[in-house]
Amino acid sequence: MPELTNACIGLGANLGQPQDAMRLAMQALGELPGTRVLAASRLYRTPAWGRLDQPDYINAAVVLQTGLEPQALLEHLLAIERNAGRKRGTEIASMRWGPRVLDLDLLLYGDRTINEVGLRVPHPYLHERAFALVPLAEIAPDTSFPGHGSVADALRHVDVSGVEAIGRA
Ligand code: A4P
Ligand code: MG
Repeated sequence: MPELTNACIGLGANLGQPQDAMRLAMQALGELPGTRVLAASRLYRTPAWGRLDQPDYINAAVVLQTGLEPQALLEHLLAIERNAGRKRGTEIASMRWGPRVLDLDLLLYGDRTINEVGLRVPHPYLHERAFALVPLAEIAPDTSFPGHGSVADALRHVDVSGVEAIGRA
């Protein structure tokens, strides 16, 4: 049996049908090999971060218990994004911090720090992002956030204005 780790995933969408995308993504995460969903946050409406000229986002977080290694888990996240119709490289949605039908970020993987090409954990912007920290703190406030204490500690340092719970997926 592989060792099981708790992994925190951030979900975001602001094009198409964001609430449907969130629901389908949560379901797909629970169906990954050797993986189950331990907790899922409510959905939040959040102001766009990074690029302001785009619609509000819907964001959420889930905690998975998984036997997948981080790189394998990331590959699955990218495959779920592709299945949701996310396209890179052609359109406005390929811009950094641009709009998207589904974005899945590996926020935390146990208490590991990973700095590889194509995979950085904790997610490099997590500590700056109320749209990721608020949903995550709802379900995993005491989780270790390497370099920042806990998730709840990090949340105390961000501006949460405009982040509003809108219900369940
Ligand atoms: N990658 C490296 N580390 C990770 C990780 N921990 N999790 C690589 C996920 N991916 C990771 O991803 C580009 C590549 O990052 C992936 O192929 C993977 O190999 P991307 O999602 O296309 O990212 P990007 O758009 O190029 O830039 P960035 O900074 O990763 O975008 P984000 O972080 O995904 O941000 N505002 C609100 N309110 N809510 C949002 O959800 N999201 C974004 C996009 C901008 N503004 C937002 C939101
Ligand atoms: Mg991403």
